[in-house]
Amino acid sequence: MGKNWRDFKLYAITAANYHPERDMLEVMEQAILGGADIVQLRKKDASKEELLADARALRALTARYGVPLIINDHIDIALAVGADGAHFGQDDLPLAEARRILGPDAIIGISTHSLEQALAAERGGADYIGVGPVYPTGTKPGRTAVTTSYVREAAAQVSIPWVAIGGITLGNVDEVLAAGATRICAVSAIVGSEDPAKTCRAFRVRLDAFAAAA
Ligand code: TZP
Ligand code: MG
Repeated sequence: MGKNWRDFKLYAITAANYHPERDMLEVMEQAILGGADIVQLRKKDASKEELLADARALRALTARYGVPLIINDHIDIALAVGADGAHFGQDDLPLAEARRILGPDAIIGISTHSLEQALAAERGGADYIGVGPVYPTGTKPGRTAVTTSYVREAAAQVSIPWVAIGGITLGNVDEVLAAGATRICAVSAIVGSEDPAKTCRAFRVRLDAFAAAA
């Protein structure tokens, strides 16, 4: 990793279903070139073999750019490829077990959907949390949107790094930033866009504008 990972602003997550014609590595490289400064491999319903191949390839790519690589759910894959960390949902491997397996230096992220969950993750030793889904999203269907009111609560009360996620686009990112987010994660808006590098640059312009005004 290059700079301090905690300084990340724009989190990109894989979702090959949004770019059926394009290669995942190429899309993620474009995202990194546009300013994504942390990357997660997330692939539901994939075989271990497939995950391992993707994780190895993404490890090589992210290492080349000095960008941290986080693996969603699969702690064995994270360990196998030497990822920088892993990300878990509320119903996945408990944080304490993940920490025991991955060790003190791994970056462990937890998805949270309420301030209560955020504070529990913080107490449990999470390195960062996801705050969302802020808006309804097809990437995680069936989960109730937490709205910008949870973003406001996180801004006021969460001390570890936190990232707003879920349904965030260039059309609504200002609202999320105005609610106090300083880090943004977008899946479909980045990897499903015509030009992921351009989209990431546009997100960074908005992030920088709000940071400058703060
Ligand atoms: N966790 C909370 S919302 C979400 C995840 C993985 C999906 C975000 O995807 P999108 O396409 O940016 O709404
Ligand atoms: Mg999960």
